[in-house]
Amino acid sequence: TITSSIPATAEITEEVRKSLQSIGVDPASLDGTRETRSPITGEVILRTKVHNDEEIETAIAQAAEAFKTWRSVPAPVRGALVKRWGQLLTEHKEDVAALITAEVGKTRSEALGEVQEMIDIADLAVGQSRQLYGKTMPSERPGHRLAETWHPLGVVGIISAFNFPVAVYAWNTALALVAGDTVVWKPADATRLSALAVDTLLARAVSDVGAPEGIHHLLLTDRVGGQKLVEDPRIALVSATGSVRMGQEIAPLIAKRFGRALLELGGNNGAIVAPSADLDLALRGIVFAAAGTAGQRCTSLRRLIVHSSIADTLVSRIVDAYGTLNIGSPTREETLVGPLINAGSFKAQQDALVQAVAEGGEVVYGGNRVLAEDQPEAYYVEPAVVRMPAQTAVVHDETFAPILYVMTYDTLDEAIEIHNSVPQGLSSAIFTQDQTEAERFLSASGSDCGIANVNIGTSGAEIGGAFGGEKETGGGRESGSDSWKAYMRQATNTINFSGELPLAQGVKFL
Ligand code: UN1
Repeated sequence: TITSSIPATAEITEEVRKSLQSIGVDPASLDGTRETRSPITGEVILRTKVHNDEEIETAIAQAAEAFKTWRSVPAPVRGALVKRWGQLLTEHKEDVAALITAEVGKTRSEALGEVQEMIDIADLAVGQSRQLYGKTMPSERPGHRLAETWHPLGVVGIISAFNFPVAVYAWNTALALVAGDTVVWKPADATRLSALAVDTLLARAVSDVGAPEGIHHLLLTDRVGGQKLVEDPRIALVSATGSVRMGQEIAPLIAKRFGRALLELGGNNGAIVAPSADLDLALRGIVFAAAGTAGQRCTSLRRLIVHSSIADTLVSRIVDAYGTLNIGSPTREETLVGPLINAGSFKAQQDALVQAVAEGGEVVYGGNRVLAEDQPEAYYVEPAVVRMPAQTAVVHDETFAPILYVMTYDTLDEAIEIHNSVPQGLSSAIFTQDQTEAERFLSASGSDCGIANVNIGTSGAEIGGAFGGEKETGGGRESGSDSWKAYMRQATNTINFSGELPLAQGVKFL
């Protein structure tokens, strides 16, 4: 169902201005030349200023200087800053969500969910600030203690993507700040307004708790700023979210200077649907993961590997469900599928569909642009379902748009083989009621992804677990579990209280 009532650009701008003002964003930041467009109409909503090379240099220098103070502030006191930030995000949840909707085109519910993700990671980081545990190991020598200590690492450079413009940044920032690091952030070009908003709230938290001002910096730049973070030896860790191509460009540059890299790159997430699956549940999981956020999550479901005995039934149910999804302005309550971010995404979707058909695929639903007459600058598309004869070349690529490729299998071994034979390894799922199948999927010979789920889709992870993936996804882990260790350095300590000097391994000297 297509909802043609799209707000005028002036209305979107008005709401954005209100949110920015309520958050207290410095109007000087909005006095610039860099355009921000809303994908809702594709038109310019506001302009932001651009930082020049000198300002970028100053930001990095200040972050490096502030680190020298911040690293010695007790971790639970650092936690108090993140706690305050979480409170401010809670107070301004609606404002930040409105900006995400305007800049990314996410539905209000998903935009609110993104802000909730920031609040959740702030909570987790506050708790973590009292749990930066090191182990103690038994020493082989009498009167000796062997232990480890986790210390702050340095300046963390964050490069984030448009699709989760503030949550993924917050996963990094909340943990980095409690770890005693300082941060310099280069947000995606499309999402500078929400970046300004959450950075302004962090500045307020810094001032409320009396933390050093220089511990966080926002770079309103294009590639130059990102490049600087990648190459500058003062940036101890570069945490970057984006395409595989971006990862391939930056990883060697970071490695060359022995910097640390935390990469969250492409996903090409698959789900296996076994004959025993609860199809009502599977259907909801599949449709949210494949069509939700207009297929623009790293975790979006792109490949469905269905047992041949249920494939026709499931595909026809998916097609029926797709037919009920409201496509239109994300500002409207009933909308479930908003616009694509820009013309490039639309072209990528169209090109992939053409290639899929050339490779023997059949588009069984969607793929058409809608609302084009009303909104010539905006790109609303029907999410597509494509039946493929096999996992052909196009299915090996991540296309950042809503296309669900459907393949069939006969044995679980075959399904897992198909599942694992793409170059990416972020998220995965199996729908089954058969425990042995579920356990096999989760085992060492099952899914090769960083995230493997049972009876739930590939997207929409909670922040409590580690988030990230293998192979071309880049190998990094962010968010929960022990991801905090990526933001700290480990020191091993041997303490001798024996009054003698026995050497390890029984070595005799002097
Ligand atoms: C992303 O798309 O980069 O699991 C992050 C999810 C969200 C995070 C996605 N919690 O879908």
